[in-house]
Amino acid sequence: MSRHIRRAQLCGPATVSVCALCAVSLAMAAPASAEPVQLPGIVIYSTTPMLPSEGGEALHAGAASASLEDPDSPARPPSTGDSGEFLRHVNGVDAGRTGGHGLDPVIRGLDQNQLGITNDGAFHFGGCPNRMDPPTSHMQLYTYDLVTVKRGYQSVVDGPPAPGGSIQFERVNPTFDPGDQISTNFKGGAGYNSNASGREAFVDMSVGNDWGYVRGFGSYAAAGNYKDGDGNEIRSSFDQIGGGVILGRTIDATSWITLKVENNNVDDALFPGSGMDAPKTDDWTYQLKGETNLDWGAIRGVKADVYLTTVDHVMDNFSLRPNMMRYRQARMEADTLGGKVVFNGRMGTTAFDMGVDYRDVQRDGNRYDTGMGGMMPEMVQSVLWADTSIKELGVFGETTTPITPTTDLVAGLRFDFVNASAGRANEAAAAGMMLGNGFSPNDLYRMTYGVEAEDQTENNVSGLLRLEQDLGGGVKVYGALSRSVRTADATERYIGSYMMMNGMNTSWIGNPNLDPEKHHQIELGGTYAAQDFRLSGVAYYNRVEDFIQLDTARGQRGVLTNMPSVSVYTNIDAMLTGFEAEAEYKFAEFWRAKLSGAYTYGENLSDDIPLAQIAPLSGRFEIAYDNSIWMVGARLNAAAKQTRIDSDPTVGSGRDFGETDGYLTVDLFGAYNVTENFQLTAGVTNLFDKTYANHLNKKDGFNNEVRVNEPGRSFYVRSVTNF
Ligand SMILES: [Cu+2]
Repeated sequence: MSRHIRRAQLCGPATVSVCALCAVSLAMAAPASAEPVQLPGIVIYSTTPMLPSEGGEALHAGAASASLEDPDSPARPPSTGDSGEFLRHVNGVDAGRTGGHGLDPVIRGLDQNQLGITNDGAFHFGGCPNRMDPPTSHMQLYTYDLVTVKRGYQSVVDGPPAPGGSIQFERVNPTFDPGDQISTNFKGGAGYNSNASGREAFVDMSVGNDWGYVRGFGSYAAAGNYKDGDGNEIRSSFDQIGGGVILGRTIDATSWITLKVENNNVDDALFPGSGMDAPKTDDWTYQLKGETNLDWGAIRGVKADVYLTTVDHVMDNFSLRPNMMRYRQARMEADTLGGKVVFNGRMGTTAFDMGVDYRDVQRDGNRYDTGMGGMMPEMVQSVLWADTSIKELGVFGETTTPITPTTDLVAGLRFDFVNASAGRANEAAAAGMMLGNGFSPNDLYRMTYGVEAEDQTENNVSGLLRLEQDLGGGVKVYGALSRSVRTADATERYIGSYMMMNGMNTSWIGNPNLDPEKHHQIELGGTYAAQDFRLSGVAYYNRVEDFIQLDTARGQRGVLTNMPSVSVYTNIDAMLTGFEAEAEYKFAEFWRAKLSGAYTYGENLSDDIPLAQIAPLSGRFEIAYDNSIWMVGARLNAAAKQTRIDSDPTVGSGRDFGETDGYLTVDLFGAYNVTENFQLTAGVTNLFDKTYANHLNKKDGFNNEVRVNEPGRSFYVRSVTNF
């Protein structure tokens, strides 16, 4: 049998609607009539949060706000391989767009390093200070088995604290029939969407037996420029190709070791929301990972991994766009070296995980200018990342204790030792007319904040407490308190972008003096599950001390410069509150309807203005007929107008383009199981060709906020084969 059987084991009864190819197991786990009929080989899209006790081993402690998604859901349109676009289908997750690739996820108003995004457990940091390649853009979406989204801070085991949540892309070890007989699991597919002439294809194959296996995967996606609802062409084309190999040695179900090499390339990506485009973004990941049983008293097992990811990113303002100005190019590198050892065990009725993790994110890169007379940019115009290193060593423990037969208490604590440095902070850029004044990053920090980059250390304490109660009758509730401390990243601390545009200083300067963010969150939620009806909801409140704010220089807290065209980072106090809710109803045989929505309210308490870049109230309604042979459905996507904005750079950060209108778009989707192993899907997104934009946007590098319209109507077809 295929690895999907293992996936069935991972999923508890509450997760049945998201298990692929496990109809048999499901029938045993729950009354079949209570569940949506499975399309063989395909997982039905679901965003139902699960309580940890229901999640099985992959989703133990920390899954209170989790949802499992399958990249191959037939209800979901093709996303041309960009995982950020895929994640927008998860309730409570939004993503900002600067082009056709590299949509940057946001959960509960938090983004970038406030989210922990992992590839088979390995952290992956992008090579672009301007987030052209957020971690999700490096993930080859269709080659994963599971994507787990945890909204909010749910586990201390997940790595250096990510207060906004975790997004974990995972490949599960394939399983084979007992014995020496070699067998094969295969999954492959291809798709096309009309608007951007987007093509995508993937293969994922494992060959082996119960002794060991080789898994190979690859994916390809390419798109031209799409048109918005008004028919305006949006510069958004890209090419993406990648692949990898995993060698696995299986001793038994809980003892195995794998070695992985993975490569992904995004070429010629256009970004209308940026001052540059990206001709090249290449990444490599190397990972050694394993798990085994132990018999050391209370300790019953250990899981460990070590990894290195490397990213090379090149962006410029001339090779992919017409340019009458000076040619500039940034050549950037980001290397992440990390690892983790987690022991699990049991003391009495208390299950625990404890261990240590390490992460060193090293970044380096300059922006080059043509200099005088030359054409190719060869003069260092700015030291953007000055050989920066942010090392985090964490020690953690998390326990789950059944206090009563219906009450679980989860408690976690972690210490993070942080060391941050910038090795080239004294390296001066070239001086010259139009070029710059030969400033080093330290010159820029001194002028802006009156400080220089010195090696800095932090000792941060994070923790959480969660009480989960089964009230019976299908009702479960939970309440959680957490503190999560996030250290500033390389861009926030050290970005050294000196820029004069038409006599205006639009520099963007990191602050080596930033304190880490302290998030204090309270969360209350519950689920109700009946035969044909499921409901879940969670409300949260997050008070953030020293929230790291990308701001304008107005001579405020610790900023010497008073020039709102300059971008700086400051610590502010902030508050975020909101909710996520989902309901699903099977109102007749083969029919289901789902309603989901999320809302975030953010306030900058230091300046008494709204926090920038907070998504408005948004939601979806989906209705589908699904008889296991074929499925048709429709989806409404809606967002309210966002009026709480921070768009005036003389008063606040100015990072919102302005108020953003609400919208309502309609998608239609269908799927047909031609055979048990072959499925065709087709549909249309944005049926009425509505012109609209997401509220989330970015600066273009010259301090202009740019709002990029979403695609207009697009027809799509996909096929998936699985055996
Ligand atoms: Cu870039």
